[in-house]
Order: sequence, then C-alpha cells, then structure tokens
Amino acid sequence: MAHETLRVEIADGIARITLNRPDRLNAFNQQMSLALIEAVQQIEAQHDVRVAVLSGAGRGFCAGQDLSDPHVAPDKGDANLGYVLDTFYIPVVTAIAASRIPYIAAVNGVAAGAGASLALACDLVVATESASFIQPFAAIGLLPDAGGTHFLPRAVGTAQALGMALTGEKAPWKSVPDADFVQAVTALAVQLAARPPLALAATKRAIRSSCTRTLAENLAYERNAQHALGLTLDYAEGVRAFSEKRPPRFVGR
Ligand code: T3D
Repeated sequence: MAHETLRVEIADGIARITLNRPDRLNAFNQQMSLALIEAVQQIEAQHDVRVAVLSGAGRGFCAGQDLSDPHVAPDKGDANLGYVLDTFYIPVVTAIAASRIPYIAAVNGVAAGAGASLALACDLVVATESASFIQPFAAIGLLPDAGGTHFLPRAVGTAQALGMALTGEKAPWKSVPDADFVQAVTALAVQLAARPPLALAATKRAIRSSCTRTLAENLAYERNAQHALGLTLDYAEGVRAFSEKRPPRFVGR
C-alpha cells in the first residue's frame, strides 16, 4: 500500500501507518484522509496483521484538518463540514474503534484537532515527552469532532476536557500563587470572552452530555453541530485568521 501522503509498511504481523505530510504537520487533506480510510480497511481484511501502529512523519503527529483544503474553505460560503465528517472522519474513527486488532497511537509530536481525536480513538497511546494534545477547534469557531467530545472526557474527565476544549490549552487546570489568583481568573475570563460564543456553547453542550451517549451517537451529534458552525461568520474568520497568522475577531454569528 503506497500513497504519497501515507506510508504503510507491514512486517511480522505489525502494520505501521505513517501520516506523511510533514510540511503541514501531517494535517489531513482529502488525499490523506481517503488514503487512511483505505489503509485501515485493507489492514482489517489482512488476517496476518495482529496490531497497527499509527504515527506521523517529521516533528508532528497530526495537526487535524488541513485548513487550506478547498473542501473546508469557508470563504465560498458553502463549507459543508457535515459532508467532510460523514466522508472522512466518522468512517475512519469508527473503523479504528471497531477494529479486531489493537491500534497504538505513537504520538511523536503535536496532536491537534482531529489529530488529537484520532490518537484518542486508538486503543493505546504512547507519546514522546515533547508531544502535546491540543483541542484548537474553538479558535476557528468549531467544536471538537472526529470523536473528540466522546474520547476526551473519557480519557481525562469532563472538567479537564471542558478546560482543554474551551481554552485550547494543553493543560488548562493549574493552581496559581494566592497573590496572582484574581489576575489569573480575570485573564481566563477575558480569554474566553474573546472566543466564538456559538462554538463555546456547542462545545460545552456536547462535552457535558457526551458520557450518556454511544460513540455513534456522539459522532452524529458532533456532525450536526459542526455542520451548523461551519456556516457561521466566526468559522470563516477563524480560518482566515489562521492563514493570515493573526488573532481572530469573532462576532458571535
Ligand atoms: O473543518 C472541518 O472539515 C471539520 C473538521 C475539523 C477537524 C479539525 O481538525 S479542525 C482543527 C484544525 N486544526 C487546527 O486548527 C490546528 C492548526 N494548527 C495549529 O494550531 C498549529 O500549527 C499547531 C499548534 C498544531 C502547531 O504549531 P507550531 O507552532 O508547532 O507549527 P506551525 O508553525 O503553526 O505549523 C507548521 C506549518 O504547518 C505552518 O505552515 P508554514 O507557515 O510553515 O507554511 C502551518 O501553517 C501549517 N499547519 C499547521 N496546522 C495546519 C497547517 N496548515 C493547514 N492546516 C492545518 N491544520
């Protein structure tokens, strides 16, 4: 199985899958997404494979969706994120979770957005000391998807998951010196007030209610919420700000 954007090597019962777009921190474009779905399906059918290892080429594991991919471009005004999730992310996360073999996420660097969800969809996670797990969805007006609202609270607890998803920080819960307490709380409130309100509301609802739902139900819940958020001005602004390397200005619509 050879793809430009994905390497798959099989030997001694082990399938090694490497996301291979290092210049983009292995962010998913359409080609890599389709290649990963195909690889997971082929590995499942190959009965001499006993375990799969998923990793990333270069310094990152996976930066999630490639925000420059035309499929998610908001500027045309018709970004159909529901379609993107139905076509790429839901099938791959579902297939990994349901696979007969264990999947090991070998997290060699930053795992962000759907990249973090993908790592958590695996059965085991081994990460380097320098690796990080980030939920940057709200920075572009979205809620965690690809199973993020399902796996994250189960992995770290609802409170920590909410903190990560609302702030986008790696470990948002930290104690502060007494003298800095008021300033730290104000800084957090100011940070959240500048974030996209529709995305924060959807994130909060999804994570707070996810533990009573199955994976399939959470994937469908995320899909519908993300489809709606993908049509907002704040999503367009978030993606534009990322590509222009500047802070976003959200309007709440
Ligand atoms: O949209 C839908 O279809 C719904 C599904 C959504 C699923 C999602 O995953 S949405 C979330 C998408 N991902 C992100 O928002 C993460 C964006 N990236 C970052 O925040 C940062 O790159 C990281 C925190 C991951 C790493 O930061 P850092 O400083 O180590 O690296 P960098 O310099 O930002 O990135 C290196 C290059 O990769 C850079 O390109 P350049 O300037 O060298 O030409 C950067 O633009 C590019 N890159 C990183 N992530 C993405 C990306 N390009 C496109 N899409 C990306 N997601």
